[in-house]
Amino acid sequence: ATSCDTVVNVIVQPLRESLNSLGFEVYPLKIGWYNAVVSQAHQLQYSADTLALVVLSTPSMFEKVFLPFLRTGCCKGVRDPVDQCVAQTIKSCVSECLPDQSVDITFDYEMLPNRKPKFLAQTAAHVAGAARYYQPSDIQDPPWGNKKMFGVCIHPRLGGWFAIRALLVLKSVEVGEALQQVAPPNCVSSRDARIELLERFNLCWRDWTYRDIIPTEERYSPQQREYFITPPDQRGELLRQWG
Ligand code: GSH
Repeated sequence: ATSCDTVVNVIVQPLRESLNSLGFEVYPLKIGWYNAVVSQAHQLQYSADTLALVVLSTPSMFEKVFLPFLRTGCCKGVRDPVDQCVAQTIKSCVSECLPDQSVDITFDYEMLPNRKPKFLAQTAAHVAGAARYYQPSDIQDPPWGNKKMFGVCIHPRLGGWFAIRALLVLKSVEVGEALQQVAPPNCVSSRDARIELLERFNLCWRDWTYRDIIPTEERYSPQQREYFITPPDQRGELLRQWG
């Protein structure tokens, strides 16, 4: 196993280092792990052994990359500054660190013509071992009965203070048996805590307390909270206030 782990690390390490320094995290997975758990409609059209990477933003991305991006002023009149900034950053790291690879990059906000997301970000993070996806179906006899509840990913060190940003597929890299799947840490383990998590996420999403369901190493700064809590169409005004 180690020889191919090494191959993965050799390929991935430069990209990981450069994205880590900008407040992102990178986790490898095989396409087969993802396809094994999603429906027919969400299958990704690559062979099962194809190497993919899921990219998360951590709290420091905001200060390290997004505020400097705003200061360049090139986001004036841009509709989606966060998405643009993240996309630009990831693309430039990929072309710098994987210059000889053919990489398909899909961002979390990209939709198919039928308006379904191009990939299920929480599932990708889960199968990569990055953050555990807690779903209502994990809970027996839930107190909310048949009410539709959404699942949410919790990261072992960041709780809910992160966002899944992209899936990178290294089209010509097949990793076979050697990349071993690791389960995401089960950091919200009791039935009661899982119920609490899903209730916070679904019923009082806007207070963000679900993000603190476990103690975390980092969380969003007051400025970052203010930015993300402001509806996107009012952020322009906020930026003018910030000067
Ligand atoms: N599309 C807008 C933009 O690009 O500026 C809005 C982007 C946005 O606010 N995205 C949210 C986000 O990044 C949803 S993923 N939130 C951080 C978080 O929820 O942790």
